[in-house]
Amino acid sequence: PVAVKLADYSPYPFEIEQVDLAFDLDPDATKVSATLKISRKPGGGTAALVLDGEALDLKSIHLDGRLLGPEDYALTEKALTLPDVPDAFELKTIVEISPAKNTALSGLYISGGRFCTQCESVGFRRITFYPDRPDVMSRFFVTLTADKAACPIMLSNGTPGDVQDAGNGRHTITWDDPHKKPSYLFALCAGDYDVYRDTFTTMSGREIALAVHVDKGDAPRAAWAMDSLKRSMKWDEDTYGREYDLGVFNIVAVRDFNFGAMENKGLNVFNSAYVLADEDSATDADFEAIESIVGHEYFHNWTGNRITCRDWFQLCLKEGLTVFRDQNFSADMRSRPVQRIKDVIRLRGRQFAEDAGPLAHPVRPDTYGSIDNLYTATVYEKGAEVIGMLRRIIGPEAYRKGMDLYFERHDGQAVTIEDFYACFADVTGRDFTQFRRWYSQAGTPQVTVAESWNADAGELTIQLSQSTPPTPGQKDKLPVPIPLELALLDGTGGTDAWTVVLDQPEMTLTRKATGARPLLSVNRDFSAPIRVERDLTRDQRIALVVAETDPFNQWDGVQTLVTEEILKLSEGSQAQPDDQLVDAVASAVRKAAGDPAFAALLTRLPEVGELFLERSPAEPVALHSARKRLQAALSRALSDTITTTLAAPSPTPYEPSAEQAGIRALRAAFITLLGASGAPDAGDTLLALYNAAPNMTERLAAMRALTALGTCQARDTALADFEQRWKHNAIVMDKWFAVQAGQGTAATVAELAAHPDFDLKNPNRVRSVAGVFASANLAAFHAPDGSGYKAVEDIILKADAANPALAARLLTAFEQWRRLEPKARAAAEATLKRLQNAKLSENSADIVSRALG
Ligand code: DPP
Ligand code: ZN
Repeated sequence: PVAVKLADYSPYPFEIEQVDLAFDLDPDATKVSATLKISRKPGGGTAALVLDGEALDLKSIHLDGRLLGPEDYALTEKALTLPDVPDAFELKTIVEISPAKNTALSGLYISGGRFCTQCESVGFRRITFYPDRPDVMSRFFVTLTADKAACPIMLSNGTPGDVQDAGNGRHTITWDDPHKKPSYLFALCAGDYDVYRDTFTTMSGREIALAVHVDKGDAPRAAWAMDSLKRSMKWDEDTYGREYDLGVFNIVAVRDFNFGAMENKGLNVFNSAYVLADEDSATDADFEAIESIVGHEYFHNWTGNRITCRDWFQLCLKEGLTVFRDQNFSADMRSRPVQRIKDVIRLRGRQFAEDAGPLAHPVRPDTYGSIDNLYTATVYEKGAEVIGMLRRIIGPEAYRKGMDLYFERHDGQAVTIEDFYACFADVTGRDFTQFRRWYSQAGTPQVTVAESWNADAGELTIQLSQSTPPTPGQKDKLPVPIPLELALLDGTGGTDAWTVVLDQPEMTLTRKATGARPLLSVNRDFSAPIRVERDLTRDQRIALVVAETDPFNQWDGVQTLVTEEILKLSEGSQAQPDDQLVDAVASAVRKAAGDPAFAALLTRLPEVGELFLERSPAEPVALHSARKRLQAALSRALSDTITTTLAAPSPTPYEPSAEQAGIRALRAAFITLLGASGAPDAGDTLLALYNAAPNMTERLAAMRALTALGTCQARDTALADFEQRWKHNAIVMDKWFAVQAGQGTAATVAELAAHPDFDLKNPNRVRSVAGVFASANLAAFHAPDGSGYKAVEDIILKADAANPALAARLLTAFEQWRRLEPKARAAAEATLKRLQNAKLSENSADIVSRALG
């Protein structure tokens, strides 16, 4: 693909004052007529009118009522150009499209027999000719006409008019969206749904009609999504002073969906996996994900929709900020420290890996090959961390003032990161030039901490230094301002905490302490998205965990200890874990019993994907085996606690509350450990737990632990039972596929891909097999004989022909290939080269060429 560059941005020369869209909906041939009121911008010169359009069957064009002929325009596969247009005019195009044939799931398509759309980033051009870029904002009127029986419900953005008869068994409705918006926020959904309804009264007393649209029979399972929506609306009022701005808010669940969800104005479209939940079919993690994604999409109404991005390079302007908002929403709904730990696990697992490989890019990239490939952990998760650092540096009050100014100043506009920071500069008087390096520089900064104690002076000297490794296209890095929360701990709970901003390559601090030498706690609450390097012995690290008063660092201290242990164990295939280390971890888990959600996280061992980053060359098979040995030792050390905990009943009646979820999280963690114990009766015990599990959280944990045992009767019994029970529920069956792909071999993947319910057209299903295998089963994916690559390659090649965005996402799993031990590395390279020579989509070709580059 040809690279697009931020530096080449130029404003669109025309204003689209109003858009009237009329859809005559038909699965095979939908007629779309678009009437655009267009005027040349002052100073717009004599530019030609260029409209984006792809895969459209053009039927006619009228300019101010005059039918144009082929001599009046130029039509290519990507654009419609009218070289000679007046300063103000009305343009009407009629095109035909086929939703049923649209397998890319971008534009207008059919899922579960219903019409739906996905337009971000560039799907609208697959619906009609239009300047499909976020800085062209317009007022939309949308008329939908469809078969009454097939589509009793017809939705779009804004406010609905009355439904009217259109003859021939069809009916029609017009939606009017009073808020100007870019085309990527357009949506329509039409079909037969069950609807779960409620209302929300806003802070100014307006009543909003809320509705969640789901498959027939699923309405009761939409209750949690609705509850999450109402809490999101209230939270944005309380926390940011933002009120909802339309009379209706609709959510539609769609089975086949590339994203998790989409924030279209007043009509959020969701992957059904993030709408439907009840205790039997969903885990606590599912409930949590629904809450956070419903929040995320709702919060976009102000950060994304009312104020949008000038161009797609600014994607983090809405995504990083909105992830930061949804993380804080979740933290307020649940436990803040537990939420922080989960956010960091996600960041390290996905974003640190991205930063360390050939796909590394800045939070705001300055060039891209394929726009769909811009939706990355760096833009989202690191983008959120950067907002968190901004808030830490300027404080919560100044942060809120800056946000208020941003909303006031830029409402209705399409803006840049510079515009956003100008608001914070104006309210604080600070200069954010250096801070904005976080947006332009890729790579994870590393901070080295050294300390020395002067007993006579009672003073600790702390030497800090930072460096950021080179990334593709960026060899030399400049220092970034790193807010570091530090504390001196006296070991009895005494905590002297303060914050420094490390904005130089090196910095020396001194801090007085009363009494004996204190312990130094660094990057508390993970105050910056960095790697911290400290030269400490195991005993010093254990002492630090015991003395630590910051929950994040307590957990992270344990993570560091177990990471070092696994790395050491991976050097010898028979090496056994150190008893003292295992006891220290077990005792931390026992001590945390009063906060079971936290205790559950303490039992977690870093995934192979994280361990991988600590080694070059990396041997996933050895890391996996070492991890298993440590897990077994931890299981034995905790065996009494595990038995007692699991003998107690699970909380009843079931509630999705954080308290109950915490208890179940610890039960599930112990079920996992039980399976890792190596005890001969583990299979029977797990099968009994599987059969007795009163909720999906524990049932799935038991099934996963059974699957980890490898081939055995108990495993087969559980898998067969699960399939029998849930074969009619696709979302639950995704778990069945994922559990096996996450633990099996390449042969398992081939078997799952041959299962009659494997569906290449359904992204959730493809991800639950190929995506889970390639991202969460690294020992098998990176098998030295290349079998894992082959299994995934076969699926990717087939998926790519139907859905390029999906295939490209799967391909990112190859990003770590250069770190691998020589055999796997050679096999990975050969696979990538084969893929490079295959006829891949632009999206996939972009990933392959960057991975090899
Ligand atoms: N729908 C995706 C999200 O909300 C892209 N905007 O992040
Ligand atoms: Zn988003």
